[in-house]
Amino acid sequence: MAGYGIFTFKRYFSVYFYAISSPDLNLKRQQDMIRTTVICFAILFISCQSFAQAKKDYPIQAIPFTNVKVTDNFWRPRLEINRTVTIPASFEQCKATGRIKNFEMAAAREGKFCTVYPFDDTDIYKTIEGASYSLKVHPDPKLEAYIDTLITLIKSAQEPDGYLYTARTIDPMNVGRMVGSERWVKEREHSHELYNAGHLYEAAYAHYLATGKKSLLNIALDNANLIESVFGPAKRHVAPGHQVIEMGLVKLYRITGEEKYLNLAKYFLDERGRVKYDSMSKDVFRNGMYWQDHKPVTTQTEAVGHAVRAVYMYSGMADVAALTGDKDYVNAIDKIWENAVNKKLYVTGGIGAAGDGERFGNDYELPNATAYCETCASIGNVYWNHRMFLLHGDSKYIDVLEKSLYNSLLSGIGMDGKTFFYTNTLQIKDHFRHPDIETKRSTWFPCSCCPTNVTRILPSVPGYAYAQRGDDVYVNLFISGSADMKTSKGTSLTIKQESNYPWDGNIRISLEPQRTSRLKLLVRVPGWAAQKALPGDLYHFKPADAVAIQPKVNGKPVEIKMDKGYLVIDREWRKGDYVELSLPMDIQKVYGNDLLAENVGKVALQRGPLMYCAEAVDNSGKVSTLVLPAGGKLSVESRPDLLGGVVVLKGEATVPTIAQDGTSISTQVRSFTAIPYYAWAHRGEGEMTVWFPEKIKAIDIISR
Ligand code: FUB
Ligand code: ZN
Repeated sequence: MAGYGIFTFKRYFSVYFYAISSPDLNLKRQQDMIRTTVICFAILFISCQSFAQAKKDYPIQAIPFTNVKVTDNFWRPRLEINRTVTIPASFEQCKATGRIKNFEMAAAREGKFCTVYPFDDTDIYKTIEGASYSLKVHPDPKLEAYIDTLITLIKSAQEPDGYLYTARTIDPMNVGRMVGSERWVKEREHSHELYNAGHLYEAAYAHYLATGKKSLLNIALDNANLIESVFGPAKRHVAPGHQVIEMGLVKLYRITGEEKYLNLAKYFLDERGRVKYDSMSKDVFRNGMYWQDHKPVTTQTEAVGHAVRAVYMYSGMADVAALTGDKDYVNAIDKIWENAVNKKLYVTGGIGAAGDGERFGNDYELPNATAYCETCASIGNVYWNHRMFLLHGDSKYIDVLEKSLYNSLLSGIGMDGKTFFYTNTLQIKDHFRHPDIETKRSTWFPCSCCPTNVTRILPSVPGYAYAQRGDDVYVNLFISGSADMKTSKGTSLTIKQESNYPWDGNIRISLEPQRTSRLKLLVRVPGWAAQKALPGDLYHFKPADAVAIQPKVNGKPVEIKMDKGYLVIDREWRKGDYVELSLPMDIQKVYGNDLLAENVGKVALQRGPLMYCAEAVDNSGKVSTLVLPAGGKLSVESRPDLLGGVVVLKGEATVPTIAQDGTSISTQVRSFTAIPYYAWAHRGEGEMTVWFPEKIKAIDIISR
């Protein structure tokens, strides 16, 4: 084909040059021909350029959550509670706490900023984002009308040139300590002007997609145009103090196709690593690591600093890399990911070990009782790992995503939908309480980033379940329901899933192509089903032979081919063809890398994607002294009556008791119960632990 093209091209040119140089043609006609040709070539060149640009994106495309219908027993109630409880409660809190009043005062240009943080505006943006996503799958005219009133208010709070930041607009002469005396001057510290903008763009994208209305989008574009006029290579310089604007700008680019937004996203990323910090200092604020500003992004190799900032930045880098083809970004986030999963990831999928600076700890610094694990960091970890999958098509990223989602992230959301954890610790001890670490969920926080972030992640969960690269169709998460997509030939295809995941490993996937079609179905075999606790070498299961997973198509076993953690079934699919899969749901004993000092001699319990923990309420009031001997047997018990319906783990523990006079210890054998970690702290406060000593000598402290 290519040879044919070149040949035709050459022939066309010889005819053309003959024509324009022919003495038979008058000069005027020759000039006209040349002009027309130049214009044609210019158009061709521009079209080729934009075609090439338009083609650059993630090699794998997620099936959007709007094409996914959820009937799942585990997720459907959670999405419904988010819609009916969390989103309304979040709007109510924004009103009750003065966040909406801030916009009213900014609109009036008078008053006094009445909440704590200048980024409190984002709680409204994030809730609008969550509400819009929810509207898209569940129309609700009342909610839509309420959002419209908020958007009108936001518009009146916006300054004529597009600037939008209530903390200054209310009274520019009296701004708080985090806000600079002029626009942007404290951006690199803590003003969050660009962070607010980023969340505004994310909300505007969601609202436009959900409703087709441009009201919020226009506010966002006016703001982005202002920012683009202020910041850039030959303009003002700054590395945003808190990342998220990069992802937001990419979304504006996706809607408008205007490259200036993509360029600005890249510019903000490339601004990092330009300030002179004290590289010898161990203090993350002095060495720049807190903001991931210690080095240019392309030379960063470790997950450091404030965890939410970090994962939002890595997500932004993935987006920009996908859209521009920048390999250096991909190399950097690949290395950072390796560092995170090999040295900085909790067994629950949580990240950000240290409370001071809400940041990643050092390598292998993963304490249990002071584990910070901000809910927002888990949300960002899901965003990041999803993007890594879309870049590389490897199931290991979904393993991390799934671990975070079902454990550290869900722990952040109370089952009532209106109480939340900001921190998600792995251990509560009676004799040790840390002021940073929460022991019960709250309805709201002075800094309420987590509850409002929850409103937007939950409706997007179905969007992580499926993906497609041409006729390669990925099934990543096991969520009952269906997904609609099109094959490369434009044939409609519906995929249906039925399972009782995460409680049961039996999964049925059926395909309904409109016409018989050749497709590769790639079904993820979770790492945990193949004897891999998590990617990396931080955690491993008690060694056992991996159980071979034998899928059946239409009831008959098929030959297995594995690729990057996926079962690949490549065949002609007819309407009604189905795949059955049985994932082993044995209870797994998980052990930590020897370098995880706090977990030496301890074991954690996992079943399917869920981590388990023991709580005082099920275990005679105390869990810090429960010893689970290595050979101890464990069993499962289904408890539909408990915590919204869970499977609990049961076993026998050895419990030491110190004699009254303190001179001797005796031990008793007692039965113990563990519940899914995400469900802890719903039945009062008390001790909780994810890791259990296997021997008495590994108990932390038994003197109290
Ligand atoms: O700074 C804005 C948000 O507040 C961060 O993402 C959270 O970690 C909290 O500090
Ligand atoms: Zn948060």
